[in-house]
Amino acid sequence: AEDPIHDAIEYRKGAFSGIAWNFKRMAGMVKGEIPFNAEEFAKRAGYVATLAQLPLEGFKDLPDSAMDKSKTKTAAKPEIWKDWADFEKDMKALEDGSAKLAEVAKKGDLDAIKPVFAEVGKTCKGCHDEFKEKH
Ligand code: ASC
Repeated sequence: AEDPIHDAIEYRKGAFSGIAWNFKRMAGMVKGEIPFNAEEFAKRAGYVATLAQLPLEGFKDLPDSAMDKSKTKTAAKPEIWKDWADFEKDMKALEDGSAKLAEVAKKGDLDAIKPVFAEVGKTCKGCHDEFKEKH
């Protein structure tokens, strides 16, 4: 049966999973755990910049998809909808930051990539600290 809340949760989680998959592999290169491959890095940064535009739609106007109301597994705190403007600003920061990362990644210079990558990582963490339940 159709369940708009379940579908929205799956949609935003799918987008975040795609972001995490690529972000982790970029992080490995930034940390030197994986050899830096400029072409691969730029490809992944582009994926993240695209995927970062998706999740907000899966939250919008769906306060019942918070973890305490939803039947589907989600880590989304009710604060998202209480502080919607803040959450929207955080998601916009992810969009803008990952767009900037995709741009700098095209140059293939790891030293130029590093500070921009760190900035995006901080954006991930900042939003999680405020709006994502820890398991
Ligand atoms: C990841 C991941 C996150 C972010 C965050 C960055 O690889 O899954 O949620 O990086 O830890 O601070």
